[in-house]
Order: sequence, then C-alpha cells, then structure tokens
Amino acid sequence: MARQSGSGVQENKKTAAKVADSALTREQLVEVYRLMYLSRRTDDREIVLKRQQKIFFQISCAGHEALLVAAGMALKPGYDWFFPYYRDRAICLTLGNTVEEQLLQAVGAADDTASGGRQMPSHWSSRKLNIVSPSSSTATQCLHAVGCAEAGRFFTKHPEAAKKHDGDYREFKDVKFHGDEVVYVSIGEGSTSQGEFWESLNTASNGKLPVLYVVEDNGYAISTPVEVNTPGGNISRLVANFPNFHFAEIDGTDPIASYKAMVEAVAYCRSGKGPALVHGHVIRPYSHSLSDDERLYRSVEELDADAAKDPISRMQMWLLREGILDADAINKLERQADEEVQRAADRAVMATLPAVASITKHVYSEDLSSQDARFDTEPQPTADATERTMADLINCCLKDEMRRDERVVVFGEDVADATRDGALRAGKIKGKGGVFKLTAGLQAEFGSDRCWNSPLAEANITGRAIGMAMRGMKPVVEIQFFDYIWPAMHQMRNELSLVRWRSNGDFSCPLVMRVPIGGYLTGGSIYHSQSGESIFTHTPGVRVVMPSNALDALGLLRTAIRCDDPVLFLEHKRLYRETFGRAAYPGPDYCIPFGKAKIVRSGKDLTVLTYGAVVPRALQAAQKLHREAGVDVELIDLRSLTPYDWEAIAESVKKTNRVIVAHEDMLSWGYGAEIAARIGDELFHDLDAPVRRVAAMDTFVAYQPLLEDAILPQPEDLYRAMAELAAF
Ligand SMILES: Cc1ncc(C[n+]2csc(CCOP(=O)(O)OP(=O)(O)O)c2C)c(N)n1
Repeated sequence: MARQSGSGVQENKKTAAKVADSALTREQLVEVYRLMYLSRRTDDREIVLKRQQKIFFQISCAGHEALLVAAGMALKPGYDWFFPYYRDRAICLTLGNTVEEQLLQAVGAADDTASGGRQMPSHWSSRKLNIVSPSSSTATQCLHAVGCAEAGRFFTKHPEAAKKHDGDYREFKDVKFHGDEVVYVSIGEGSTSQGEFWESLNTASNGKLPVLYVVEDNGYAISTPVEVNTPGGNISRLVANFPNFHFAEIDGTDPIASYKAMVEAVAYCRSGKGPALVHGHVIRPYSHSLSDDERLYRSVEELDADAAKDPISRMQMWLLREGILDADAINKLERQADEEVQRAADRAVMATLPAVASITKHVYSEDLSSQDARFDTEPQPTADATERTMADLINCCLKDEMRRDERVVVFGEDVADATRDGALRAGKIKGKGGVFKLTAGLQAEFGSDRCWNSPLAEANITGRAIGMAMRGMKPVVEIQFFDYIWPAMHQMRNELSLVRWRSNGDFSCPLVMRVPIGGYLTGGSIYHSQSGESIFTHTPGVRVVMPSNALDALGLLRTAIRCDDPVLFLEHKRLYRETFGRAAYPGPDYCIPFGKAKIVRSGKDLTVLTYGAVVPRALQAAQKLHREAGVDVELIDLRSLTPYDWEAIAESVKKTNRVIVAHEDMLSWGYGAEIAARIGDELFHDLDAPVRRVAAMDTFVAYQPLLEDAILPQPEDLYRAMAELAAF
C-alpha cells in the first residue's frame, strides 16, 4: 500500500508490510480499518437521512479516511489541540467523538454537544477532546491554531499566569497546558489559496510553533481543480522554502504511509523544532457535498481512476491479503459498525429539538456581564493629581492591567518599543511603542513575550488573538488605523463574534481590539479618517465602546480587559491629546461598566445623543445656543455603543421631548438610524418633534481641509440642528 507521490506513484507492498510491522500492531491495523469504515458508513447514513429530509445538509469525509485516522492515532485527544475542517469526520471519531454525537449535530438536536443545533453537520467541537468549534469559512482556523500554539508556549513559560483569579474573566477559564502539546489544523488544498493560510505559515515558521498542518488534497475545491488554486498544482512545492518546517508529501489514501508520516511530523512538532506540514493526496468519491453533482464537471474516466484508489476497499483487500483479517472477521467488524451507526441514527432522529428560548444564550458571556456591578467603581485619587491626556491614561491602564494580570499580552503593528531589543536594553534607544505611542514602554517593562510587533497583516493579528483567547489568554491587540481593519473583518465577523454562540458556550475568545478611529485631522484624508462603528455594532457577540475623554477611556478599557466578552475599543485619535477631557489618574482599579451613558450637560429643552469626537463639538454648540438663545440642551455621551444605555435615552427624551442623534460617521445606515428608529417606535408619544440626525455626508473624508470640514459634522451644523429642533 505504501506509495511515494509526486515522483510517479508506486505500489510497494513489501515496504508497506515492513512499515506496518514496525509502526502499527495487528490490533491497531484492525482498528484503523474499523474507524475508516465507521466514518464512511456514517457518511452513507447521513446521505440517506438527507434524502429522507431528516437532516438538512451533508458533506462527507469519504476518501479522506486513511489520512485522518492516521492523524488521530498519532495525536493525543484532550492533550493536543485540534482545529479540523468539515471533511474531518474520521479524525474526530478516532479522537473519541461518537457517531451519535455526529448524527445529533446532523439533525440539529438540543443535545448536539458541538453546537446545540446551531451549526451544520461536520462542524466538530468537543471541549473534552480539545476539538475547537470551527466556522464554515475556509482557512480562518489556521490562524487560530497558531494562536493556540502560542498560548501553550506562553503558559509553559508563565505557569503562574494559568491560575484562576476572582473578579475578572479568569474566574471562568480553566487553563490546560502541557508544554509539549501539538496543535493540529487541517485544510483542503483549494483553501490554501486564502491569505489566512499564508499569514499563519508566516508566524508558525517564525515562532517555530508546534503546529501540524494537514493539507487534504482531493484535487478539487467544489468544481475548481487544484491547478487553479495552486500554481503548478502542488502545494508542497510552494511552501517548501518556509524555514523551520518539517514537510511530508504522501499518499493519503494509504493509512500506513499516512501513519508513518504523521508520527514523524508529530514527533518533530512535539520536540519543539517547529511546525510540520503533511500534504496528503486523497480522493473525493462523493462530490463536494450532497448539494453538488461532480459528474457535471468531472469525466467518467477521472472518477473511475479515483474509485480505484478508494482507501476503504484498498485497506480491506490489504488486510485480507496480509492475513490480518479473514472474510468472516471483516464481515463481523463491518456488521458491528453498521449496527452502531444504525443505533446512533435511530436515537438521533428521535432526539429532542432545541428550545426556541435557547437562541439568545451564549451570544455574550453568561458568566460575567460587561455591565456587571463589579465594574461600577469610583475614581480613587492618587497623590499625583496631574491632568493626563486620553493617550496617557490608556497607556497607564495597559500597564496597570499587564502588572495585575500576566495573561494580558499586547501585539500589533509597531506596538513594541523595538523588536531588536539589544539597543533598548542597553538604554541606547528610547523605543517606539506604537505609531500613536499608546503602547510605549510596555515591551521595556514586561518583556518581548508580553508585548511584540506582529507581521503587517491584520487577519494574522486578529486570528492569532482569537486562538490565544480560546486558551484563556487575554490579548489586547492594536489595529494601527480603523481604515485598515478590513483585512481583519473576516476574522471579526465570522470568528471573533461567533465562537461562543456557535459552540453553545463551550469556547469563547474574550479579547480586546484597540483601534484608533476617526477624522477631524486636517489632512487625514480617505485612509486615515474613517469611521464605521455601526458595521460592528451590527454584529452580535462583540461589544463596541468609544470613549470621548481620558477618564472614560481608562475606565472602559479596564472593563474591556477584565470582562469576558470580545471588545472592539474605538479610540478617537483626534482626542488622544486634546485639552478637552483630560483627567487625573483614578487609581489602578477604576472601571466603568458598559452600557452606561454619561450626562455631559444636563438640560430640559432638547436631548443630544452622541459619542466620540462629536461630544466636545456638541458641547460647544450647546453652550453657544444656551448663551445666545437660552435653549437648554441635555447632552448625553453614550460611551458604550453595544450595549447602549436605553434607560438614560428614554429618561432624557421623556423629559425634553425633542432629540437629535449625532455622530461623525456617515448619515445613511449609520449608528443613529437604529437609535432614532427605536425612539420613534417606543417613545413616539413622548415626542414633540421628529427625531433629527446630524452626521457626516454620505461619502469618504477628503484630504483638503476645506472639503474635510464640509464632509464631517461641525459645531455649526450641530448648533443649527439644535436651534431648528428647539423651534419646531
Ligand atoms: C471563505 C470561504 N469562501 C468560500 C466558501 C465556500 N466553500 C466551501 S467549501 C469550498 C471548497 C473548498 O475546497 P478545498 O479547500 O479544496 O476543500 P475540499 O472541500 O475539497 O476538501 C468553498 C469554495 C467558504 N466556505 N469559505
């Protein structure tokens, strides 16, 4: 059965037998076949169930079984970590996932242990086995695997950090690590086209991380053949120059060759030498999924050639030929597997379905709300009463929290003081600490494994942070400018926000993304002035906050770090060093709960709801209107955009009966639209005038200051809107 692919595939029974003798016992060989067969029969049963409309989707592992059972046997469930993709039924069965668990997911049962009826079949997850809930997005998991491996290394180096701690997210995180665990991640050859695959290789290679990549190359990505995704048609040739890797290219339909390759690769990773990539050539006998018919784009000859390599029939023949099992024994084994699948299917189709009331569970942390009373504290003045800027207090908060909680790490583009730290340690250079200097001094104080520079790749930053946070670390990462958050968008929308919900609470990734945002920069132009917060407030699972002054920035950032939800922390860069809103350092435990607005100016005639850099502009307009026309505006700084303080809004609108929602972002589809709609809906009878909005023009921010001023809402625009609404 052993073959060498690449240079002319050759059968070599003798070599195979030798490998078999040295690597796997007879019992193990039988078990390999049993698991492969069980996996195939589970796929077959799902296909029947789909045709009977008892399940709603089917995607199979067929043709990949040998490679995957081998991988499962070479690794340790519940010890190593697993980021499998949808073809990986056989490795999950090998690790201890049961057929019944898999079929419960297929029917979408309440007792689906992977997701509680939320994910499609073949989206494996098991906290017990360290199989981490995946999305359907191809390749995002590669970065999580890298982050997961970094977390294992981090806790090994900082074992004290793994301890539980009352009062913050750590209370709810059981950190497991062994020091030599391997992180398995698998991917189809088509998906290696995704940037996230390459971004992950970068860090796995540089960090010599114990990540075992398994590329399951069945030659097709749905209908697209390998040569379209992989120049030259062979991924092994393209990745070959990544330093520190162990590579193997094998016939993945041969379980013995696969096992040998996996054992070698795992040993390489476990020894700490670096990552490994096993490229297994497999087949895809069952179309991409049951929604696809491959006869539309593959010839009969091609399909026949694949069928001749089917790993199940070849392994069966081999066992017979080698005298390991006779026909009776094979029949008995297969009958038992068939019965197991039948029993599991019978139970699955009768299973209780999830309660509709369960839908909203695990969107956010059920353990520790970001609105919890423990985050409602008073400032504790210190001997130093110097008024500090928002930039200063954010930096103070990062230092406080890094001192208090060893799990906090900071990384991103240019956030370290100096990657080549010899000169820094020798005191010859001062260090950079971020393009806005918000992270200055963190690397110098806490070392390069607590604060470091990432590659210039926003998905890399976000995806790795997700992997670390899944293991219990608290990454506080920086995206250099909001304008460049978009490469991270896939990770944010499909991963960060969803890990907890899709795993039905089994996994979570509470982390903080700090992002400088906004315009009013005089020359910031299109790519350094963007807003866009409503794109993220439209994503359940992530908290979004945006302070307007130094004290709020510190208090909200501390809550962001200590809470148990992922937080997008938007820092308006025009406010970093403003005179407006400076504050004395309020002590190392000052927190502000999310969802609590602040009345900046109390008034009785009209309410203005806003946040960020519009707060000082609206205040200026309100003061002028009061001076000139006696109109008394109540100005509310929302501070926290999801959750937001509906009570404060309602109370104010009931008092003033007139309301403006103002923000820097564009008017149409903006944050104000939702607030205005809800006020219209729930407070209609309290209104004496239509709800007004003041926001940017529906365009991007131009470079020329004359244009920038016209595009963004100015104090005069706010003044005019307030005066008009007061007179309505
Ligand atoms: C980011 C993303 N784009 C597109 C899809 C739709 N899609 C699902 S599977 C697939 C093909 C994947 O092919 P390959 O990586 O070769 O794996 P295979 O299914 O052949 O095992 C595509 C395009 C997706 N799930 N995610």
